[in-house]
Amino acid sequence: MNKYILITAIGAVYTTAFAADMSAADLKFDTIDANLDGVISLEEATPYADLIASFTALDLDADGQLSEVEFAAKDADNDGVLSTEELSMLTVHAE
Ligand SMILES: [Ca+2]
Ligand SMILES: [Ca+2]
Ligand SMILES: [Ca+2]
Repeated sequence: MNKYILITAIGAVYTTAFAADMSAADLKFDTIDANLDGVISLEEATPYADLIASFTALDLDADGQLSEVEFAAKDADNDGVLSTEELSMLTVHAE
């Protein structure tokens, strides 16, 4: 019985954390990679308008997917999140 209560509590905490992530404008690789295969497909990026706008600039090898390396390459402050500021820098630098 105690185990069930603990699992429920963890579930509640996880749901709250996830909701906080989703409400933020910042883009986190693990959050966007919905099927956790290590790459962000165009389908997974679709809900994130900012990411779609920069998708081509981010996809260095143009294979239609963003690897964690490609994602991290634009993460200027290495916090694991592409902020709207980092994405806007990307747009300015795109030629
Ligand atoms: Ca994926
Ligand atoms: Ca790629
Ligand atoms: Ca960042």
